[in-house]
Parts: sequence; C-alpha cells; structure tokens
Amino acid sequence: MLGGLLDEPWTEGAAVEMNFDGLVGPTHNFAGLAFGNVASTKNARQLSSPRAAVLEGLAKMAAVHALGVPQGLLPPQERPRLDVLRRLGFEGDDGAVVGRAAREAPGLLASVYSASAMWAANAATVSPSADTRDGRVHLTAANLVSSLHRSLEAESTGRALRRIFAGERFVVHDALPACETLGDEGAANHTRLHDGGAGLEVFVYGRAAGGARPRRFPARQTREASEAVARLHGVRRALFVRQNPEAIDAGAFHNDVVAVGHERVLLWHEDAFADASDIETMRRELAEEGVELLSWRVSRKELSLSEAIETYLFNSQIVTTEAGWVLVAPAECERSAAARSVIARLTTEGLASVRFLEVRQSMRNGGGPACLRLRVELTDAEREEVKPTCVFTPALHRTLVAWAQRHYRETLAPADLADPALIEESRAALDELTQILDLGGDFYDFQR
Ligand code: SUG
Repeated sequence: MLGGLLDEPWTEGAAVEMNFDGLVGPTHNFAGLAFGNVASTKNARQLSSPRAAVLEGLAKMAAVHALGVPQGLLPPQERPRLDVLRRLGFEGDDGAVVGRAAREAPGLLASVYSASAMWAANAATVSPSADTRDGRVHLTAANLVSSLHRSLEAESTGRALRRIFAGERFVVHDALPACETLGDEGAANHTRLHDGGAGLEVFVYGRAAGGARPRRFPARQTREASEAVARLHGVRRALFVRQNPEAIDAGAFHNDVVAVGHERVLLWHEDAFADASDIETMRRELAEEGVELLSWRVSRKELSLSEAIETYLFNSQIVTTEAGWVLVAPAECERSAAARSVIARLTTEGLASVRFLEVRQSMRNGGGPACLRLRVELTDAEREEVKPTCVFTPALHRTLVAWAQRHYRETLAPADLADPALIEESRAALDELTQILDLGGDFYDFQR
C-alpha cells in the first residue's frame, strides 16, 4: 500500500500536464441535442463528416504533441446504445429497434447515436497528487445528467479511466448520483492554478440548491456537485465560484467557454463570473501558496460575450513549451479581428505565441480545442503507470489515421441513423480499435 504518500520523495517531483483527447467516434453527427449550446442548436440536422472530425481531432493531438506536451487519448464509446432503446420499450432485432425508434422517436435515436464522449473535458474532474490529502491522483467521472445523450457516457467513462489509470497511485471515483441536484459536467467547470507545486482548485458552478438560476438556459453544474467532488478528492485548497448567469444565458453552457486557467495564468472574460471579486480571492488564496496570479482579463469592449462564444477564444488550450506559454486556439479566432487583437495584447503580457487549429466539426457542436481534452497532471512516477497504448505517438497517429480512413463514413445525415449498416460499421471500427489500443476483447458491451 502507498499509505502516507505525502512523505514519499517521489511526490516532490513537479507534475507535468498531459492532455487526454477524446478520440471522435464513427457516429459523429449534428443532432441539436444540447439546449443552451448555441452551435449545437444552430447546426442541428446538418450533414456531418465523421471522418473529417476524427482526422481533425488526431491532427490536434499531433500538433500539441509536436509542441512537446505529453498527449494521450480516451477511446470513443459504443454507439448506438441499443440497450438504452430496449430499456425504453423498443423491441426486436437490432434493425427493428433502430427502425422503430427512427419512426417514432428520432430524438431518442439521435441521443443513443451521439459521439459526444469526444468532449473529454466533460469526462471527469481530475485532482493531481500535489493537491490531494492522500497524495494520489483523483478522478471522478462526470454524471452529465443535464441531457440524455451525455448522461449515457458516465458509466463507460469510469470503465475507460480505470483501464488507463490503473494502480495505487490513482483513485477513480464513480460518477455522483444521477440527479439534478448533483449535476456534474467534469473538468469543463474546474481549473487549477499553481506554479509547479500544490495548487488552488477553482470549481465553477451555475446554480446552488434554492439559489437563482439563469433565465433562458440551464445551469448544468451545481455547487453541491462541485463540493462533493472536492470532498471525494480530498482537495486541500478549493474555491467555489459562481458562473455569471448572463454568460450561461448567452450560450456559455460550461465555464471553459469564457475562462481558462493554466499554471498561474487565468484568461477570463469580464462577464465570466457572477462576482468579479472572486478573482481577488483567487489571488489571495494563491498568494498563500507563494504563487502570484497572472490575471488576463478580457473586457467586453475588446471582445463581446457573443463574439467570445462564436470564436471560442477562451476554449483555447494554454500549454507550456520550451519557448513559453503557447495558446492553442480554434481557427475561428484567426478569422475574428477582435479575438486576434486580444491575442496580440496577450503576447505583450507573457504569452509566447499562438497556434491556430481547425476543429470545425467539433466546433459546430459547440466543442473547441479545450473541450476535446482532459488535463491530467502527472509526476514521472505516475506517468509511468498510465496505460502506454493510450499515449499518443506519431506511430499511433499513423495507425489511427489509416484505421479511421478504413472505417469512418465521409458524411452522415440525420436519416442515415436509421440505416442498420451503421450499427455494424461502428462495431467493426471499435472492435479493431480495442486491438490497436490493447483495451482487451471485452471493453465494449457488444464484444461480451
Ligand atoms: O455538451 N455538445 C456538447 C459540447 C461540449 C463542449 N464541452 C465543453 N465546453 N467542455 C455539449 O453541449 C451537441 C450534440 C449534438 O447536438 O449533436 C453536444 O452535446
């Protein structure tokens, strides 16, 4: 047993951030399932390209990896979830189940077909060992109860995390009980500020029991859920901050649409938090760890809330490279004069450079670069325990590009979800993937 880990010398080595991206699944489509997510609603029922989506995601992993940042990946989940349709009363063989759902409940069919697990920022909340009382890395799968299609991810996410982060240095917690009071959307509402040592974990929630709610759109994350996760992880220094309801009503369904932290930097829109004095609290708390907060505040005059949501500037990744902090931003920012000038200002305040990446298929469902990745900060000893076949390498990239080109459709229209051939195609792709990633022949339910 690793009791009393805090006394062990290996925990003193500084942790390095590793990004685990969700590998886009073969059924990526635009179903308009996410109320409050403007891009999802706007692009509902358009033609998607699963192949372009997975290749864009892989190219992003390769680009971040080439910047010298360790990169991993999380496998897609099994879709369609025919077990869910059967639980909802659709009977018969697979083709009959899908056919009847397509006729009678196309929304349910789209939900069980959604490839939404690609947005790994919502897979879990992660607390690195430097922050936790027992000196282990804690991960809690998100319950994602705010929508049917996303709630289907929780159990399989837990299973995947346990395969990738096995061993005593990691604690993987099941998702919180699935109810509205405990709505939890994972790392998209959590950021960690630090300077290589113990950090301040900032949990951002949209509503608390008995408290006010946004008027137009749902607040997905609750304070009660955030507190439970911090408690489960044994986080020593946690701060609970309320998201601005106006930001949620403008389409910032997760805090990572309007703010992003990395090391001691916080890049935030002035409308991100309900109480801007929270930034001063963060500054004070961090100072107690001997760290000076670097606040990159963006005013609405520089970039309106609606342009922040259109460009997803705050959904950039900030990564540490040998040359300093690099902003990995969606290509949409390059096409916006306002976003470009914010970035230009940041380069005078400590940002080394920017790298624009095209993740258009994901963006059209409301997912930017930061949505596609789950950050896990790991010491060298912890990194050695990560399942090696889920660590990104140029060789794995080549293998996965060839795999995707063999299995993924060029396009997918809403009506294609009724095609029984899509069930078999998806299974064939995932079956081969379990071999590539050495996940075992029983990873997916259809394999058992
Ligand atoms: O939960 N979109 C996702 C996007 C998640 C983005 N993640 C972060 N911000 N971290 C969501 O709203 C759309 C699916 C559809 O409409 O087909 C969707 O689920």
